[in-house]
Amino acid sequence: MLDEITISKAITESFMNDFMDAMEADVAIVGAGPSGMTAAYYLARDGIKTVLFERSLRVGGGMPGGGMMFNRIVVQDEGKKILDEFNIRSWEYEPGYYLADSLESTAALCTEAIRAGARIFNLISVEDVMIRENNRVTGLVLNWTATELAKLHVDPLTMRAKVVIDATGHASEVCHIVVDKLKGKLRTEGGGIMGEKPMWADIGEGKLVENTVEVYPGLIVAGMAANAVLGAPRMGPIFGGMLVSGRRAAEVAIGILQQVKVSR
Ligand code: 48H
Repeated sequence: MLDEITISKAITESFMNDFMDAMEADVAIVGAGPSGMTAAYYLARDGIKTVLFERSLRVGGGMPGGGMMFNRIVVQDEGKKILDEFNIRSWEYEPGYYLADSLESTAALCTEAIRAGARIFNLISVEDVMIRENNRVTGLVLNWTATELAKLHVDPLTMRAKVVIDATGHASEVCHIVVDKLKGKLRTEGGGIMGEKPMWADIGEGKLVENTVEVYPGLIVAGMAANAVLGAPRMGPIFGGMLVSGRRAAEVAIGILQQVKVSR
């Protein structure tokens, strides 16, 4: 005989335990698009306590939609190596252009990130950052997306992280909070958000990894947000750069974690 109350207690207790544990993390990632989930995978795989918050009900950001709702993505050679690592099937369309199913890709990135040990919380929006230690980003301010959508006046909760990754895509929301609210100066030309430039796939993809940097103390920018913040072009439905940027963001975060350890 199934007891509805046992089911309800199982879900509530297990979620609350996970959520409580997630209040203190090594790395907190904002956005479960391709770059955020890839970063989560590489961090968790290396034993780093990684928590990811996603505003939407579903994960994947812009990936499931492929190109103009045709649910395929294209990656280049470097991206293909990451697809292989995630066991995502791909096929060569022309030399140097590999196609993959955008849903298979999204599902695999999510599954492997969670299996590696990353915690992904959907339906939670990041609405602010916590600042300490001479203007270092040291955590995130969270609220239910439902609260945001209903415009309810409900105060948020806060979690602590040694490093934060802004993987919020075109909107680069965490960087905007730092610039607009904290009046923080980013490590960009002019100190602000430089703004995404019009479509140019080759340059956009080329710039993405070099733009995946610590843009403010404790804050790394990854994926489309990296080009939006550092003033590089968009690239359309080629996703190799997002995957490589996610992996790069994990490497940068690991470097910062090592420095934080040494200096304490
Ligand atoms: C919680 C948030 C918040 C918040 C946003 O847009 P994404 O897919 O991001 P990337 O950078 O991994 O991938 C970009 C790619 O999808 C894309 O748009 C490309 C390649 N465009 C090229 C072009 O020319 O247009 O995912 C970002 C995720 C989304 O799921 C948001 O819901 C989420 O971040 N998010 N989550 N709190 N404040 N803001």
